Amino acid sequence: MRMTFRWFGEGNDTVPLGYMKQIPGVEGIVWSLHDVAAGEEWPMERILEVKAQAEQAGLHIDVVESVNVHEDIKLGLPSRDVYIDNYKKTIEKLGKAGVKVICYNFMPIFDWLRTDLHKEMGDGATALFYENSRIADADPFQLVEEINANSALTMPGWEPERLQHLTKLFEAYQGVTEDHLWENLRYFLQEIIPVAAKNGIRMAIHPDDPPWPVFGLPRIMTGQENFRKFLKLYDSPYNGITLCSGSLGANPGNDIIAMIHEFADRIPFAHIRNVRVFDNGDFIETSHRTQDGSVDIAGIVRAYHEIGFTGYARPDHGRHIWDEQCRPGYGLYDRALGIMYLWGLWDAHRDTEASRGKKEANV
Ligand code: DNO
Ligand code: MN
Repeated sequence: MRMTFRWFGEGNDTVPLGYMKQIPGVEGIVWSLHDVAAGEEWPMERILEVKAQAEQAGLHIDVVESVNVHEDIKLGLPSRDVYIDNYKKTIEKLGKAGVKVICYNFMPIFDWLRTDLHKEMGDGATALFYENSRIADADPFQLVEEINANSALTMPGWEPERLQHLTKLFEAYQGVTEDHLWENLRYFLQEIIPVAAKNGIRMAIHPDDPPWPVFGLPRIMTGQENFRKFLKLYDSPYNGITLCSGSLGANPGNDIIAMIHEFADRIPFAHIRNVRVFDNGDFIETSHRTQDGSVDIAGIVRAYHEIGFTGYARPDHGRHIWDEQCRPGYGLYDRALGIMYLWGLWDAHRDTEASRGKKEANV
């Protein structure tokens, strides 16, 4: 397991790169060019700039999250070919810069969705929260405004520039079904996976978050069966998954441990975090500790250990604790605690193996 930490870029993150390096075992950043719009080709000098910044702090840039997919690709519009072409050029450039994994998602319009970015947890901490009934009856336009008004920094995929086109986007998705989305995803994979393979980059799709349709928009990356179908759409080690335990864990029907075993060789990137799911379908992002949420983090780390996981991992989101002022979900403290919990679980298995006289796991 190779530990990484998400970085939103110079001036766009409250956590200095040097602090990330001080977290035990963190070897690289997970990064993106957040100001480059989906569909645009990434400029090489900007890629190299991030590489230099990271390397200066002793960190690598092996994992990119995300190169966002233009809506026209998800919609299957004729204009998609231009954007796919740009995507390929970006893959080539990232390959030249030494990138090994690209995370992306295929969610219509929205990226991850929450109704409250600072839900009080009762102990002074706050966390990202999803209130089912508020989404079920919500007017998405009003909700987006409310959520963004309550936050100094917006969630990725929720940038105001992007959301001002919301009406048009909703119109474009009228009549777009899950089948259309599958077909458009297949087309995209057929175009980009050969380019990724040639450049030594493993593509890793992120599950939909939450893993069910929202605002009447279809969502397909939701669980084990669909991931099986996805991996068959293009059967190659370069077509893989970002297995996000928090996103998938919002649906208690998802057996994440079974997915780790079934998809073992197709998981280049793991997001490991916990959520507490309530009976009414609400969920809140908790600490990583198994007992604090509904996701069996200890079992998940054991499963990764059992498959001999050598891919990249990150703690994904964290709570906001110790009065930290940070981007929602992306503070230093709770994510660093999460990492130490993950290492604790991981190393406990290594020690068990060692005491059984087995060879030390390759970490
Ligand atoms: C949620 C997060 C997401 C993720 C993007 C990937 O679990 O990890 O923000 O970064 O959806 O494209
Ligand atoms: Mn995730």
